[in-house]
Amino acid sequence: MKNQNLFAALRRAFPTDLDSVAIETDSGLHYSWRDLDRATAMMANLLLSLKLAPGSRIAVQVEKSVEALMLYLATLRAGYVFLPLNTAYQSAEIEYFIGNAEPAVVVCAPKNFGWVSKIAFKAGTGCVFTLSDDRTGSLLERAVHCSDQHAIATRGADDLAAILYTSGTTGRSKGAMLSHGNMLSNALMLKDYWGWTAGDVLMHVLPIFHVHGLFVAVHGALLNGSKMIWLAKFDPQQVLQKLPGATVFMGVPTLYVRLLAEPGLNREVAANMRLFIAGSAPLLIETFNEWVARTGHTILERYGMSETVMLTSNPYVADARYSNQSERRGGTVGFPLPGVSLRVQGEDGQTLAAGEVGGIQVKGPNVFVGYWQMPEKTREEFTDDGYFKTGDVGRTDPDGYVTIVGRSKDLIISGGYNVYPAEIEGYINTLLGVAESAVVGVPDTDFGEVGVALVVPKPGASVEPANILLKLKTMLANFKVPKRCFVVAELPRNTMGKVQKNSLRDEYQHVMATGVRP
Ligand code: MLC
Ligand code: AMP
Repeated sequence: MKNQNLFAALRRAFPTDLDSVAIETDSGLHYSWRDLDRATAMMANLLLSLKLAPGSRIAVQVEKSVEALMLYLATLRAGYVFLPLNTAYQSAEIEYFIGNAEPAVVVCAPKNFGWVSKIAFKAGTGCVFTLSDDRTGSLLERAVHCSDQHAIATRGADDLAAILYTSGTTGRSKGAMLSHGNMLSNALMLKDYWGWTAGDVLMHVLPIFHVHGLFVAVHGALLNGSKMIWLAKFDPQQVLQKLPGATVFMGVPTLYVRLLAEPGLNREVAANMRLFIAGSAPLLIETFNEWVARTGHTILERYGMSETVMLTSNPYVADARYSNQSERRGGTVGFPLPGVSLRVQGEDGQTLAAGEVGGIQVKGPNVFVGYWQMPEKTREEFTDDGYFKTGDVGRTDPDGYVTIVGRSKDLIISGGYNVYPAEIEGYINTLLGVAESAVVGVPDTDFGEVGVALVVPKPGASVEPANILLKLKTMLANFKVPKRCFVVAELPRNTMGKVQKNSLRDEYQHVMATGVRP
């Protein structure tokens, strides 16, 4: 049987001319396809030399770099399981992930080696390497002594390729297990659906520790043998400067909002572009319309999740196999992708008709294997007939377009990052003088949505909002820290005693917009 290792498929798509440029970085470096092949072979051989058990996790928290991308590819190549971690995570968060996933290898930034290695060795990790974004670190020092010849490990479609941690509405984060088959089937289908073509060049600006930047963008380019223009960090002016050399761009809505704020964004600068893709958070219709007016391009919005990779997409062109519609409709996330079965369910478990709003459920070869060591949680999130409950609320219109109207999960999506209020409230409630708290999301022009914390002090205690935020900054990834904090006498509750978050959201949306508290 053919090797189902995702890397094998990516490697087969490398162009014949291995000396042509695969990646061009913002610091002026050029990596050829041969460089990618040799370096991933050397890193894979380094991992093999460690004699890790099959299925070992390789946990990685490093700044974005081409070498970090190579480490991901090398992990696939050697047949181990990649576990990327957001660079913003602090020690308590890292301690949880490492304790839960029990990685055999941890790779961290040199500046974090002290505290990360302490956590890792305590959790039983055998080996901690460092990798910096300037091509230094013990990982590369060791890999350079390894052979650049490596036979790609044989893996089946169901074998694990990656674990992505996604926070839970209650309790701790869950590791979504994705198989080689989940990712390869999605990537192959998107290559066709989004019309990847010879000569495409991807502008890569997203972080490489989430589905969007690591899987959708990277797999898309590599599977097409396409060059990437690689920015270490999103910088709107740099994007505009390099846009004439690119044909495909992928971003979360905040990136489009920030690009629209640049006077230099116009039709000329975008003239070479074939496709702008947005996702990970709702794209406002104003952004969608303004983008058409300024660039002449219609953004293609799609919808996905860590647990499922890509689920729906607006059309690239009309395809009669799925729909005759070629229009990209703002405010919608398009059609279920080929192979994805999507339905909208009502509260009583019945499938709803077009136009009716309910819970979005999905099934397909892209849907994950389950949550790492959480069989109970996995069971809870699937229906008896095998559909995954996304936690998103939406509807399908008579033409088949899917619109997301809300979420049943208590989740804030800020600049494309997920923030779970329950997690933040848990931290706030441990602070001195705090009786209880609620965190809600309110609209924000830049990040789409941001968190606001409402804190009830214990009787007689005095609590300073600024101190709460400062304390949170020392405990949590910075993007999770609410942008504002208010001290309140009590939280509104319904007759069941449940905090009424909708009313808090309405109230503090108004407060944030006007600065006036009722
Ligand atoms: C940064 N900050 C954020 C934030 N990013 N706050 C809330 N939400 C965010 N997303 C904080 C910083 O910590 C800092 O706080 C302050 O805001 C200003 O930072 P900045 O310099 O403006 O931030 P920047 O570094 O420019 O980052 C913004 C960003 C980044 C939009 C470029 O957030 C980003 O890359 N987002 C993309 C996330 C992503 O890839 N999502 C895909 C998930 S996959 P302070 O107080 O420290 O100064 C997925 C599935 C799917 O969802 O469908 O794709
Ligand atoms: P994550 O767990 O980080 O993968 O985030 C997945 C969630 O992001 C989904 O469940 C949706 O709530 C949200 N999401 C992704 N794409 C879109 C989109 N185009 N519009 C609205 N929400 C989106």
